[in-house]
Amino acid sequence: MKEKKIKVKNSGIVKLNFFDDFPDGNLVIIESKRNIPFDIKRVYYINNLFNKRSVRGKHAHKKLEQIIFCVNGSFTLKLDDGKNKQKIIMEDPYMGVRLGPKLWHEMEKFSNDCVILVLANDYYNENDYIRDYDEFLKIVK
Ligand code: T46
Repeated sequence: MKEKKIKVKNSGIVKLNFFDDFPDGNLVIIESKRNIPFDIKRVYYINNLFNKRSVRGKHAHKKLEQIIFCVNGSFTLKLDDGKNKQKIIMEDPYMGVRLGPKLWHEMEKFSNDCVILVLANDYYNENDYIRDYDEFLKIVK
């Protein structure tokens, strides 16, 4: 991740503690309320991202708090708070990005070996999604 600062609202960078000096591999640590600013209620991961044209996300959440990581490979994360937009290349397993409420996000340009990991502060609830971009703009303005 080359970006040092996140310019959009309701986001930010979360850096995990890691040990990358082992000859037998690296170790990255995730701890609720320590390096993750909430109690983790749900974890999901996305793999098999072989379709070069696939775009995931394309929604915002009303209340949900999430941190997104690329634990292997790379992808592009597009963020949009209704005013400011930012593209982030996700490629470091220990660097996460906060997906706070009312933040439109899209994921694309996945490497074949890409694995996305997401930590969430609540269970899945379809009613929390804003899947229509015009509705999103109305809500944030
Ligand atoms: C998000 C981004 C980063 C469930 O039943 N339970 C779950 O916990 C999740 C995450 C999804 N689903 C169902 C809902 C859909 O029928 O799985 C299907 C695919 O979900 P969706 O199209 O929302 O997947 P993405 O990759 O576009 O978005 C996901 C999360 O849903 C979303 O909260 O912020 O990753």
